[in-house]
Amino acid sequence: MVAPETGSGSSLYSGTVTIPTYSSGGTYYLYDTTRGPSYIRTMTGNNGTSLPGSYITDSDNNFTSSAARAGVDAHYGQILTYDYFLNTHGRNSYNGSGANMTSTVHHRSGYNNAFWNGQQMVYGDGDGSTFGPLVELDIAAHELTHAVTEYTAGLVYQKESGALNESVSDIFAVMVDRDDWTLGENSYTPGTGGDALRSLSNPPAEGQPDHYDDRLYPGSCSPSQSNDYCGVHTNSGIPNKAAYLMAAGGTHNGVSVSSIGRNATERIWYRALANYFTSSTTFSAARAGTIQAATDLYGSGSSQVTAVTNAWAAVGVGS
Ligand code: ASN
Ligand code: ZN
Ligand code: CA
Ligand code: CA
Repeated sequence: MVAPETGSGSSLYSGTVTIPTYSSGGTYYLYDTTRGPSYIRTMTGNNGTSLPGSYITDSDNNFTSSAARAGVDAHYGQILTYDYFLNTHGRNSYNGSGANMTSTVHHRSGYNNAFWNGQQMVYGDGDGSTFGPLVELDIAAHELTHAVTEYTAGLVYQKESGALNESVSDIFAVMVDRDDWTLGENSYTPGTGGDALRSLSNPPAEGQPDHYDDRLYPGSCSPSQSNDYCGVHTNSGIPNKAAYLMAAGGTHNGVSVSSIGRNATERIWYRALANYFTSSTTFSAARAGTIQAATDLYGSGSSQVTAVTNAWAAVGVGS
């Protein structure tokens, strides 16, 4: 007897959650067959390097074992992110046509990262000091958004297009998570409270610039892994702050931006990503693309177009 089921799990960061599972021969799996893709599954690398690894199983459909818990978060995160892109943007999986999805947790040992490898999402457990397990909802949404970007704009992962790629992942991460403007606040530095991996509302709080004049590598730069491909995880603070100002409003560097809310902001950024950003889009071109998307959605004289324009001005991009 095989069947889709509804299970529960003790996540690390989101409490007890309801998750789609699957049963076969009396064993339950973190495996969803009820959405657009044939499957959305979460597996374990068992602290090794092999991918996708092995299935995470449970005998009573209530995933509470310590080995299963990170998988519960990753499964919940990829399901919520799948549902977000479908329900909010009409996008069926990262490729827009129902691609299957796989996440692997417990990758390596003490590994302080999570990533999209071109085929699947991969999560480390952290070393317990810099990071705990990197499986919280906004990190899952960030990594899966890299896949969406790969299949839409294809922003090249270096210099400004790379920083924009990072920013798009951060923006949709906080839209999926929805409850704050920080990324990784639950898994980053578990021994230190009140910090986060990145902040969209206040990028300098986590070491990022929030104005174009303060960007890293303003001159020529040869991208390499050692300089983070010319600061992609640093300069993302600039478009991140612009997106925050659109959604939440505020005065920054003397420029006032009226809030248009999260709903309008996410629609504008998705439309820009899917229709106007290309592999080589710069911050200046992202400004033009988001203004065009806001114009399409809300009209040329709309408050949304004004907010988008002012938000970019507040971070020093455009006039
Ligand atoms: N966690 C990093 C990121 O998603 C890993 C990477 O792919 N550069 O930005
Ligand atoms: Zn990223
Ligand atoms: Ca967050
Ligand atoms: Ca912390």
